[in-house]
Amino acid sequence: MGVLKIVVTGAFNSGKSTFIKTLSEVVPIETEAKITTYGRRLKPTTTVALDYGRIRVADDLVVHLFGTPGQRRFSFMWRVLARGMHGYILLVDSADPSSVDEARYVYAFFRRNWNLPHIVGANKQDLPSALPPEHVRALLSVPPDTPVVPLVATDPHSVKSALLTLVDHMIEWYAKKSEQSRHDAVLSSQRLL
Ligand SMILES: Nc1nc2c(ncn2[C@@H]2O[C@H](COP(=O)(O)OP(=O)(O)O)[C@@H](O)[C@H]2O)c(=O)[nH]1
Ligand SMILES: [Mg+2]
Repeated sequence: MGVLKIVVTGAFNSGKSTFIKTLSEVVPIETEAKITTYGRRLKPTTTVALDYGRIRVADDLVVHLFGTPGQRRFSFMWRVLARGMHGYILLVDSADPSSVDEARYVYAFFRRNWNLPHIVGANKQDLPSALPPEHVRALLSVPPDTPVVPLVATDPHSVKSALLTLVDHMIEWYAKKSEQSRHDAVLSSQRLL
């Protein structure tokens, strides 16, 4: 039985808790608290520690999902949740250009700390003002080999398809990596001869 740990990250209000709630086959664990500060006008509560959900994506593969709190003052939790992760998805609120700076900050933090396979979810594509995924890619300077997928976190088909894209991307990434380390091992043994 394979087990993957995937972290769902992104700015405040990008849809992380919704994504996990829509995907999870078990009752998701949420740690919502009432917002008393500036974000109050966007939504009444925010995730303070984590969201947790679980889904079986194949007979022999279970995915554990951990959602991060979006606000920077809880960012000490990002490292805690990221420990041992195999990959992550960064969610972006495509309909809120004012959240792009914060999304960039979170993305830079993750890329600086972990060289791991990931995808970007251009969320809230059901809203008329949503920027298309390729626009989100450009705004966040996402590398060409990293998928940016259109996403509606409230739609079970959409979240499942995003998760499968991430899992496929991870499998390919790890296969390439082990190929590379085999290659490096051969090179260094030749150097020893
Ligand atoms: N229209 C629309 N609203 C969404 C979507 N995903 C999340 N939301 C809403 O956006 C708000 C923030 O979502 P939430 O999951 O709490 O964001 P988080 O702060 O990243 O955990 C909530 O009101 C959600 O109902 C989506 O795909 N489309
Ligand atoms: Mg949340």
